Amino acid sequence: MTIAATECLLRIYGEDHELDDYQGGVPRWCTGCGDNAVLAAVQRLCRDENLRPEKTVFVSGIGCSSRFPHYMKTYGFHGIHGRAFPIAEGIKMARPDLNVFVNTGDGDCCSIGAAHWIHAIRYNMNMTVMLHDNQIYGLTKKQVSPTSPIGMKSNTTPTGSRLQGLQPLAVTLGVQNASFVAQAADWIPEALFEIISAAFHHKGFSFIRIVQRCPEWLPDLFDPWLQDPKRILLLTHEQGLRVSPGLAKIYTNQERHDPSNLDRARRIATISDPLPVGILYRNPDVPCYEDLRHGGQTRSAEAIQSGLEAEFDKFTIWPQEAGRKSQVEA
Ligand SMILES: Cc1ncc(C[n+]2csc(CCOP(=O)(O)OP(=O)(O)O)c2C)c(N)n1
Ligand code: SF4
Ligand SMILES: [Mg+2]
Repeated sequence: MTIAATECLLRIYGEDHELDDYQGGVPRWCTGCGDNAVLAAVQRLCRDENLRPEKTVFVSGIGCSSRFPHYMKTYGFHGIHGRAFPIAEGIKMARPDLNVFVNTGDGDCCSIGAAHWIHAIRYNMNMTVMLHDNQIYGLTKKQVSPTSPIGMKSNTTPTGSRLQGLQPLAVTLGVQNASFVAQAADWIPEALFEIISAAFHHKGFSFIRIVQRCPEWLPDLFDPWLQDPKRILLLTHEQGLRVSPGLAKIYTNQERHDPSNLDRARRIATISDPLPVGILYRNPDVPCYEDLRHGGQTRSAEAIQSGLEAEFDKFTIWPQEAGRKSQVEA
């Protein structure tokens, strides 16, 4: 029995997806790398939200963490170093109907990509951004990054870095139009998942700094926070992170923080010990640039096709023109 193409498509759209519908290539990250935990949380989110893979795109720059799109069975764009944001913005601008995710490292986002990061916050386009912050350049084998703590020894700072680490949350909250800012840690999977889920549901530029372990180059860096749950400050609120009784029992150091309180969010953003985990700031009223530009309307398939054809036509040499050209040349 043959099935009409439209019926076939309708079946795909109506389908319930399983976890393996989102599992792409086998991750090449090191054993114990925190990026694996982020991938697991994101694949679970896609499954729970039943995101259509053909309507979902992961964009990254360059780095270990930026290999993320290869491991998702969705659309993906493994971009160029520091340029994940403009690529994602272009995609969102042309196709506001797509679910857009960005995975970027601390070098990718806060060093070479810093200018794009600042403007992406200001544009507040609807996308979910995960900053995998392992405080080191992992892929290129242990160079100091902007978020490395002072005194950290690396291949480019053999006697220890001389500068205080940049605070990605404080920077983001300092930019006009910041609309969602959160912090997670790769070793607290429940909070990681809840925070990514809240970010996904926020309409706007949702920025999550994920404190991420790099056991290859900095095996002990986060041990004090891993080994003592009191060094985690869980931010709780009805409008913020939903905390299960099990999680609350382990992480008893808690602060009730209203994510609409920008002043307090900015103060929390500068705290590194205890490490705050939760939603620092959320403002659903900041407009998204794509809505300001074209009212959130998706261009129709016909409009896209005729635009492409007009563009191709500019470079087309029609047979009669080619004939005329060769006559002139002769
Ligand atoms: C223009 C350019 N400059 C430098 C590099 C080399 N490079 C590749 S990845 C990287 C740093 C990656 O660090 P990070 O973003 O923290 O990612 P991680 O590997 O730690 O996940 C650098 C400097 C490059 N690929 N392109
Ligand atoms: S080098 Fe570090 S960041 Fe890169 S895959 Fe290995 S553990 Fe992860
Ligand atoms: Mg890094």
